[in-house]
Amino acid sequence: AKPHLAVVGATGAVGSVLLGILSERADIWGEIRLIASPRSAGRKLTVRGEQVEVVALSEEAFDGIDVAMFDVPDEVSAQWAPVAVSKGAVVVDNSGAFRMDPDVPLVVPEINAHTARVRPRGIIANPNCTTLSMIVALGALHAEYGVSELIVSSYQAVSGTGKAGVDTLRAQLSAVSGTELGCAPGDVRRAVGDTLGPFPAPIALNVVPWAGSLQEDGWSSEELKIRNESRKILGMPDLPVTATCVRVPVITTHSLTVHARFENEVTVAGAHEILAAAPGVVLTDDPAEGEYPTPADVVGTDPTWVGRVRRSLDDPRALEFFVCGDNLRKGAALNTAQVGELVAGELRG
Ligand code: 2RA
Repeated sequence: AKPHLAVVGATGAVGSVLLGILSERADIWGEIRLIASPRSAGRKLTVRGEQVEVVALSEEAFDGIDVAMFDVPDEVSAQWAPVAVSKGAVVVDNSGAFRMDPDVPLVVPEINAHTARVRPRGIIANPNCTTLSMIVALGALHAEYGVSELIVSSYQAVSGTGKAGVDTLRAQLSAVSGTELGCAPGDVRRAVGDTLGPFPAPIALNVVPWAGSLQEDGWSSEELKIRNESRKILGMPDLPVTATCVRVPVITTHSLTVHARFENEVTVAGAHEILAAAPGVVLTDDPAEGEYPTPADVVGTDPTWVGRVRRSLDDPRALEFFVCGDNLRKGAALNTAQVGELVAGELRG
């Protein structure tokens, strides 16, 4: 029999993308039950071409469910994922609640699919979108060259902060469009007024060197997630990782510049070969023809796109490259769906 799936947080930004992805991929699921807060219960959403009524989150909502995909805030996952497990489901959780729990595998199928089988708590965690937007490409290079240090900067899209972020950028863009704003200090700030939404500074006509919450010594939560999650996924708890996270006026698709140092000498031709062959990666790297990935071209697609591959001028063991990945697809919903498919394959034996 086909396993039964629950999608918890079906009405959210990632939840909606997940329903689309479940409708496009091989139809391996029996029932797909949609679960959300009581506020959204009764709404009808389309999945696999059918209208399905959303049910309220409750213990009974997990009756008969084999796999539950959670796309909800950390505190909701922390409370309800164990409930789903107690009802017999394997949980694939996209929140930050369990990612660093040593008894919870943090899975990216292209890199560490085997770790999904060992899950003492019945929960598998999905990495943060910023980590996911670069780790598949990095993992492919690591498998060949052995990474020894990572320095990255992110250029994160506003949909990483959910609908509020997208609405804020659109409203601010309307406020500045057709004006001369952006040439004098503070004029953009005055124009957008108090409509900053989830951002600490204007996001239209601007870049903001901040994403997430303030942690010790000036680091942001997003920067620490890249460090901690990359180490866990690669199984390298001591890997030196430095990240600087920046928000940019893009709706969807995170980009990162990566400086990766390896155990062995690298060549651009070798890196190209590895990246071109890596599952889940598309190499588009021909600057003479103006070919490199940009969020405007990558949004809505599944792979991690890589370009601007160069060997560091001062270090024959290091590569510089630029990656783009749709933060709502591979960065969240797609990876969740892929991990769910791994579990479903296991359940079917
Ligand atoms: C962001 N990575 O882009 C976050 C979402 N989890 O804000």
